[in-house]
Amino acid sequence: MLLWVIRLMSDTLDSQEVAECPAPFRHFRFLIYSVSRFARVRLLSNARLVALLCFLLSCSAALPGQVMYPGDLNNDGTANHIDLLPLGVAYNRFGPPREPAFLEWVPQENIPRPDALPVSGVNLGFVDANGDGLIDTFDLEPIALNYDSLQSLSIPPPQAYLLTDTFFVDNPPELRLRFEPPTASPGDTVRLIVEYIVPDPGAFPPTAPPLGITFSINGLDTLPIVPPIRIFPDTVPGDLMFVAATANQAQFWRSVAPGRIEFAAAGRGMGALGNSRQLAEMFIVMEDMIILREMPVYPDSVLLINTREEVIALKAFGDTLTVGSHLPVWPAAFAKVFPNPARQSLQVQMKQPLNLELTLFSTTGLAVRRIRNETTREASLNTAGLPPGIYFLEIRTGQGIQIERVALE
Ligand SMILES: [Ca+2]
Ligand SMILES: [Ca+2]
Repeated sequence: MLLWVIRLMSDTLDSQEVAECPAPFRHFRFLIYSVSRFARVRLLSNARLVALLCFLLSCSAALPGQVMYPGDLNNDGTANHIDLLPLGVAYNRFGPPREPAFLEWVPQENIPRPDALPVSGVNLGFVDANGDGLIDTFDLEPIALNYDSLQSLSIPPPQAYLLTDTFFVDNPPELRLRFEPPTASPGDTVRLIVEYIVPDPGAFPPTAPPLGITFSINGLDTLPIVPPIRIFPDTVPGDLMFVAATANQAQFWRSVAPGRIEFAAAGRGMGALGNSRQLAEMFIVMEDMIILREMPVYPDSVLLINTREEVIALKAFGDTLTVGSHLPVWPAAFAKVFPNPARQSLQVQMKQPLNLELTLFSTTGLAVRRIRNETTREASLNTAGLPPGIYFLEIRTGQGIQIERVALE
């Protein structure tokens, strides 16, 4: 008996052992583990600790109910990027708040809601990660806070997030990684661009458009890079939520393996992935190196779902970066930007007509404005309403990229 208590306190049981645990301990394992955890780790302020202990004692009579961990939205035993998908599917749904609710990785009583995720069957109480009743972007925070934490004590117990019945279309969507430029020299900054392509948007029923995607990127550990890799999700036009994790962002994103990036994007209950779009740009700074090499990176564990939580078949492609001491051929400045500083708009004038994309980045890397023009020599980017300050304007054409530092008044 004592052995069970000790092992419950240390949370070392797997799901099979939990099932074999004597009934009284199994029912109260959540309580035992919680108290022992707080005895060992002072995560909360004294006032909150007292509140939690009072809650645990008062609700123990009601156990076994549902027990959840904030950040494990799909209740598969860990908090990670995949937990963004349930959030997208159940976005804006409302139910009873959890009281008290903590963001820390401790088991908490979950009031079962009348509704569940349509395919996985996970109760929506798990999806309301911060416990305020509403399923929305605030439920992203516990995912980040508890990233890669593991649990085996939820009730019902964690289940693998397996979604059955894949939806196939003749021309499936594609996930493509692309290095820009494809060749890098010592000290260069290279962008790894994540593109999502839908060859046939009409292939999806309007009642179940593509909603969310998750994937990992592997192979970066072979690159001679200077950490951290900076990831800029494509935040324009603002209809997607994102989770991105690397091994170097340890304060929030805990233990993603070196050379690996975990990424997820999901619409807010809407089919935000019904059309082609860029998902992210990842800025990679190269170390000094002298040997010419080719470095492949590739996506894996790719999962695309629709608004009904059904899987959609997808093709995924990686890319190869050639690294070495050769200087890449950069086009000379081909565009003029004025006025600088600017107020209402930025004008871009080029030497010859080209397909053009203008993106304005804040100094923190957020894309705040973007326009695309076909075969033009001049373009204007509206900057009205943006806070004054320094920005970076990226002028992208088929023939090269130019980045200009601009000021807004
Ligand atoms: Ca999870
Ligand atoms: Ca919430």
